[in-house]
Amino acid sequence: MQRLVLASILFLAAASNAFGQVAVQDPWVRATVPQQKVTGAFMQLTASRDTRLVEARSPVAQVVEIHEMAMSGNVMKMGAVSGIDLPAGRRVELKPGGYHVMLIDLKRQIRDGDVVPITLVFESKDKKRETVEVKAHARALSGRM
Ligand SMILES: [Cu+2]
Repeated sequence: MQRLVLASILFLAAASNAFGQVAVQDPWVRATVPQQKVTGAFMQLTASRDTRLVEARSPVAQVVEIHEMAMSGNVMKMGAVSGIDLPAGRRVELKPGGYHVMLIDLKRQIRDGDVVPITLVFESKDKKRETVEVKAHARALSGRM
C-alpha cells in the first residue's frame, strides 16, 4: 500500500513536470499615463527543459513583441527579437533595460494595480508548443522605457 502511494506521487510529479515546462515568477507590467500607447511587461522564466519563448499575446494591446534592450556603442537601443532561449534550469529575467515583452498600440490605459492577462508561447527544440497564461500586475514606476 505504502509503495503504491509513493508510486502515484512520483507519477503525479512527473506528469506536472511534463505539462508545466516553464515556471513564471513575478510577472508585472509598467502602468501607463493617458495617451501612452506602449509599455513593457517583465517577469522571470525558468524552464525545466530547454525551450524558447517565441510569442506573446495580450488582449490589452494590438501588437505584442518580444524585445531586447542593449547598449549599442553609447546608445541604449531596443528592438524585436525572434525569441528568448530558456536553457533548462536557468532563470532568465525579463527586466527593464533587458529582455521584455512589448505591448504596442494599447487599447486602454494600464493603471497601477490592474491585472493584465498575457499569453506566453514556448517552443521546444522538437517544435512542440506550450502556452502559459499569466496575470501580470501593473505597477506605476518612474524611470525610462
Ligand atoms: Cu521594447
